[in-house]
Amino acid sequence: MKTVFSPLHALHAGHVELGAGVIEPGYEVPERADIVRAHVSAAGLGPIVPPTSQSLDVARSIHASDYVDFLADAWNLWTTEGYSGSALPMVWPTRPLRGDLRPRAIRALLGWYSFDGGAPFVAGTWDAVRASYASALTAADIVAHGDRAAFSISRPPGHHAGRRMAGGYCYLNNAACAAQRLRDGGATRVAVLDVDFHHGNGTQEIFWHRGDVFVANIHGDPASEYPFFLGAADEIGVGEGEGANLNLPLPPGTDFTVWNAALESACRAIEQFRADVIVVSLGLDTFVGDPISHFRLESQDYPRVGARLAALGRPTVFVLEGGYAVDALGANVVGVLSGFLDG
Ligand code: Q9C
Ligand code: ZN
Repeated sequence: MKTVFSPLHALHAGHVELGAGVIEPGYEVPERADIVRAHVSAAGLGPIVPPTSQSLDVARSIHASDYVDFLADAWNLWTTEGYSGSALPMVWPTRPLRGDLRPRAIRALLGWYSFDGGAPFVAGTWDAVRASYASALTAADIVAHGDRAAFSISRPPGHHAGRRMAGGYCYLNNAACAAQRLRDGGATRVAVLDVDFHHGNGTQEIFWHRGDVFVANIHGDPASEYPFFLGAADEIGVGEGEGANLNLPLPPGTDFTVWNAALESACRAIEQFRADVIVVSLGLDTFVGDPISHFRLESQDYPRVGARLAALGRPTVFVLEGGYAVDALGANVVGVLSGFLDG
């Protein structure tokens, strides 16, 4: 299996985020991608290749074009207005404030284009975001050209990014863009399976009205877990998309036995959908040692996850999402991928 990696991810570094009662160093650190790369290399899973050059066309079809422009300009606007540090929003146009009053000030634009304080900008953020996106599209292209699977070490992650909002460490929705790329390349039906601890609210929003992309999520119950305001079991899609969204929320403390039963349900739904190709939003923050998440999967469980995905018998694009127990992240990713290759 080829792995796509760009060193440009490291330009997104040194940011802070809003925690509970504190502003703290970001959990989404460059060491994450580096340790994943090192473990993929040491495990000999296959060649590690750079992303190919990718235009923003797919990003502009998945996201609002003005949002993509904003991501590209945000740091420049922030410094032009005289600010430094991490560019973070401080006001959001939530109900009952006006949602039609697009501001000019960068402090307010950051809120216009986000849903939380979890997607800060520093000088290198946009370059890293572009590389993360290009890596996901490259992995999709590798699979479209006939490989059984490919893995994108996308950093920053993407699944919380909606059509016109950043949040939860995410800017461009890499997995959604990969799914769109596969559709554009001739796949009729694509399934996105999101196994990150957190509900992939952005991916759900993006494909909510579409019947050609099935989205399945296994995640912490939004009653108590981030992103709180999406991810309930009654969200099934609308219009053409009705029935093409599956949410499997699970309580904090869930272990592999229960989680694996949800994976089985998601896989059966994907089989029924008859997807031509699968995109896995591969978050490893289901791990028991994750510092911000509350499931109890162990390292030995991840190869079984990979083997079940292999049993779907479809070409598969793996896109890295979350996972913040940095020391264990590389081994856990390799666990999934080697389980897939052996499966
Ligand atoms: N300050 C992904 O896993 N809440 N995003 C963090 C600590 C945001 C997770 C709270 C979690 C976002 C891709
Ligand atoms: Zn997550």
